[in-house]
Amino acid sequence: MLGKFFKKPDGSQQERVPPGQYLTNGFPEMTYGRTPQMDTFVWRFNVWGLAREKVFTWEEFMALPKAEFTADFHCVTRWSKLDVQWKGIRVTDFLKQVELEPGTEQVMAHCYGGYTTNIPFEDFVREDNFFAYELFGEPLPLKHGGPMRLVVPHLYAWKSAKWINGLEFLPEEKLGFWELNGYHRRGEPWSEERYSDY
Ligand SMILES: Nc1nc2c(c(=O)[nH]1)N[C@H]1C(S)=C(S)[C@@H](COP(=O)(O)O)O[C@H]1N2
Ligand SMILES: [Mo]
Repeated sequence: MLGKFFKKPDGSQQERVPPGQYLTNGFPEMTYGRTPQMDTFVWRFNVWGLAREKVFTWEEFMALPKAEFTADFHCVTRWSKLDVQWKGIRVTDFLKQVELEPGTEQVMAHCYGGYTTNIPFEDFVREDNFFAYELFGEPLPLKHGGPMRLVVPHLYAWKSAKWINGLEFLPEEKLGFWELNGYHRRGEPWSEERYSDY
C-alpha cells in the first residue's frame, strides 16, 4: 500500500502530518455502502432535535455567505492529503438560520444513503468547519460527497459526512455509524483518537 501512492512526509510538511499518517497525492475515495445520487432540485436539508424543525432547499442554502478555504484531510486508515481546496458555507453562518434551544451537547450529521456521524457541539461550531459544495474549483464530485458534504478539518475525515442532508441536535451523546463500529467518539488526529476502547 505504501510506495507509489503514499510517502513518508518530509521537511516542512512533516509538522502538518499527524502521528501515524502518510501523505497521499491523489484523493482516495472512502465510502461505506452505496453512493447516493441526489439532484439539487430535490435535495433537502433538515434540522431537528433541540432546534426548531426546518427544511432548507438547495437555493435557500446557496443564498448563505460562501467562502473558499484550504484544509488538510486526515483519514483514520492513515492517509492524509494536505491543502485540499474547497468552497462552501461556514457551519457558523448556517447556524444563524437555525433556532437552537439551549442544551445541545452533540450534533448528529445525517446523510443520504443512511450514514451518520456524531460530533461534540463545541467541535461542530468552529469557524473552520464548512458545508462544502466545490472541490479544487469544480462542483463537488459525487464520489466525494456531492452535491454537499460536511468538512471538519480538525477531526479525522470520517466526521466529514458526505451527501449530508440533515443535522440532529442532541442533549447527550448518541453514536454514529463508525462510532458504533469501534471508531473513537471524538476522533482528533493529533492525539490519535482512532478507535474506542469501550
Ligand atoms: N456519507 C458518508 N460520508 C463519509 C463516508 C461514508 O462512507 N459515507 N466515509 C467517511 C470517511 S471514513 C472518510 S475518510 C471520508 C472520505 O472522503 P472522500 O471519499 O471524499 O475521500 O469521508 C467520510 N464521510
Ligand atoms: Mo476514513
